[in-house]
Amino acid sequence: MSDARRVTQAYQQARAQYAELGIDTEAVLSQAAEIPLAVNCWQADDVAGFDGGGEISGGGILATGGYPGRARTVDQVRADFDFARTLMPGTKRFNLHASYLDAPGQTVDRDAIEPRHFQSWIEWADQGGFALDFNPTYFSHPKAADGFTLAHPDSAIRDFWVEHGVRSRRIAAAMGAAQRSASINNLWIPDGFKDLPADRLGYRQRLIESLDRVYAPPFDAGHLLDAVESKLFGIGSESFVVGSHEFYIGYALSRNLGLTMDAGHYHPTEQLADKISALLPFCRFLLLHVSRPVRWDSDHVVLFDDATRAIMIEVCRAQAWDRAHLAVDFFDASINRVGAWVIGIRSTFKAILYALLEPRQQISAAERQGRLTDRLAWHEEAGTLPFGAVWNMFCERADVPVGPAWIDAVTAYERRVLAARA
Ligand code: RNT
Ligand code: ZN
Repeated sequence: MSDARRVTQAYQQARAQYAELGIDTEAVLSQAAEIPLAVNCWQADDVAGFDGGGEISGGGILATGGYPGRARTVDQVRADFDFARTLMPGTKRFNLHASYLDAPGQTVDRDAIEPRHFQSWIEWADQGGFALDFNPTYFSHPKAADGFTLAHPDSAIRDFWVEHGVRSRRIAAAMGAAQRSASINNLWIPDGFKDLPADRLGYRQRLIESLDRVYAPPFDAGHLLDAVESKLFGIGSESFVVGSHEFYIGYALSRNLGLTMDAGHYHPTEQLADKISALLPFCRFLLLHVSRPVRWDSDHVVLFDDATRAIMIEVCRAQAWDRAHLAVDFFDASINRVGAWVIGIRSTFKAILYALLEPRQQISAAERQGRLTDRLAWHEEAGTLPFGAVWNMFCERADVPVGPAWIDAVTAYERRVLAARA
């Protein structure tokens, strides 16, 4: 039997089994194909970017590992993504950082970036038929070397970073204008102390003032959506982070901005999934950074694990696909970086599809009727429904490899392309 026939046959059986539960797999496949996921440019090159020495420095984030073949030019990042996306189903966006500007031969500091430095990205994305999102880059820069940017005690440093923030919004708005959907501009800063601070409030007041200046210029909401991202701690900011979760809840709500929640930015027993329904009713929108925390690291490659499924199930139950935007955020330098992308993106789409296929009616009805044993039983039964057959059909219809067939493709790309990069 051909592979395609096997996929179809298994899918038909799964479709019938889901239909018995009132779940229309055809409708689910169509819906899943429409849900966008922003892919992080920074997995391609260990968050190095193109406006510095080619390494992350400062800012509490760190890519570990020395696997050969990282992208070292704009063209290599694009080539890697153009290849990777032939192996990933679903609607992709591409998430850029300001440090990935395309200005060969020029030195453009962060307070001087303009939309034209991203024009070639806009054209590349247009050709590929996907949209771009954006992030100002508040790390890997001499003016961030002491760990502070927008909350810095020195007003000249703050002014520099405010200018960067405003310019990043202008660039994102230019991207939004050029593409069919608004570009999300997500602001994260590293500001914090390794050890006990004295004046927490002072740092936070300065951050509020700086952010208010960043968000003062108005832009068309059809072109630009602004979001702010909190963190619990970073490397070198273990004791105090100015932009904590509570800080940004207050800031985003009072300024009507989107709130970014990163799955790796909370205490280990906290789950991002738990927070979605608590903040969705109040926030303009949520941006969910899908990531996988492991001990001190917040950015391991995403897997189809309980935490990721729980996030998608919550978004699905809240029917909030249009107000909870999804972006992966991980970077691993210890494995093939293209493979890391494919694993992380496929896993995230798996979790989305899994959530859409949940026997929601049965679970909800059991809860409404107070049959809590049944509710738990349905949660458990959901795990052994023939999800894999529907996932395989999702890949088949997207014309990307079904099952592990993509692994050989990545190995061949490594031999053909990545190996030459040393
Ligand atoms: C850092 C934040 C942020 C970054 C990217 C590179 O802790 O999670 O989202 O990972 O901007
Ligand atoms: Zn993040």
